[in-house]
Amino acid sequence: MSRFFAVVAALLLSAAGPIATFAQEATPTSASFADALDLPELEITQTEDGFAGVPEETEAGRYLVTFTGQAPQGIVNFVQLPEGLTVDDLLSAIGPVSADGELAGTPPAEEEAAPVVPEWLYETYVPGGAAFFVPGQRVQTVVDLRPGDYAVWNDDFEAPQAVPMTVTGEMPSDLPEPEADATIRELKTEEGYAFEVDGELAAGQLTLEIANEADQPHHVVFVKSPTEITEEQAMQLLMFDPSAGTPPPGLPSPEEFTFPAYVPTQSADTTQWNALNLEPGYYVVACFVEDPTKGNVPHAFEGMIEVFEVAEA
Ligand SMILES: [Cu+2]
Repeated sequence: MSRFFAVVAALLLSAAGPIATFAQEATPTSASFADALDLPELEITQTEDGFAGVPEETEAGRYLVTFTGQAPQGIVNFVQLPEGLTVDDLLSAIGPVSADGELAGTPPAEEEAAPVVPEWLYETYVPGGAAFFVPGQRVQTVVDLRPGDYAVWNDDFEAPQAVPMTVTGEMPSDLPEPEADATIRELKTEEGYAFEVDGELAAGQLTLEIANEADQPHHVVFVKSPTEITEEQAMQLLMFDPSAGTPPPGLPSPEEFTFPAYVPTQSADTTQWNALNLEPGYYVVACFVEDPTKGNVPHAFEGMIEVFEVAEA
């Protein structure tokens, strides 16, 4: 797939892509929850070959996850492993991808619909996570860790890294809710999936509630546009093939877009709260999780793309 945003998404999600260049333009300010939430906390650091600070075992509950690292970018996410599956099963199921883009060890698949994501990943519990795009940036999310065995992983299908973690006990019945400045709802539509952004977004420190009310997992890729942009224009850019020359008239050049934030994948019927720090301007959010019921077309092409403005603080 050579379409611009899809390529960008792939770069964004690969460990050593040109995102480092973009990142220099992203806000270096750390994003965190302002108030003491009185939640148990996990402090996780991205290391060269995985994660540090992940406990072997922890009790079920709603957690404040603080994540940082010295790499140009880092992503942490949690995937509950179905009974009998291990972290190695996850790693071998999704990678590695060879230079020509074929999945190693995957049997020759039907054209276009080669499964990149194992089926169980669509069904299992994935509470969400956090991502940074500036070395040393400290980011936070609030997620529910239900009891079970997990892979703590980097949400990356090209260069997957994962470590095991077991969550014990039962979910407490009384879970404190962070106060959100705005909500992004992930919805099922007739065409596929959609985002709905509710609330006023102002520049600076934000708490964003992300609610997956649909029946497949979703993530949120934030793209900052150099100019005001409509959903239609964003969709045009999404369909634009850069090898075909200049973008459609009236649209900014793809190089002028930056990628300031990413909210890692979360499964159906989950809510996470992400602390973000956004500059004022025009934003596009899109989801590139593939829809296995529609020949693995990324959700964005089914309409899971939305535009909004972040006002001056
Ligand atoms: Cu999606």
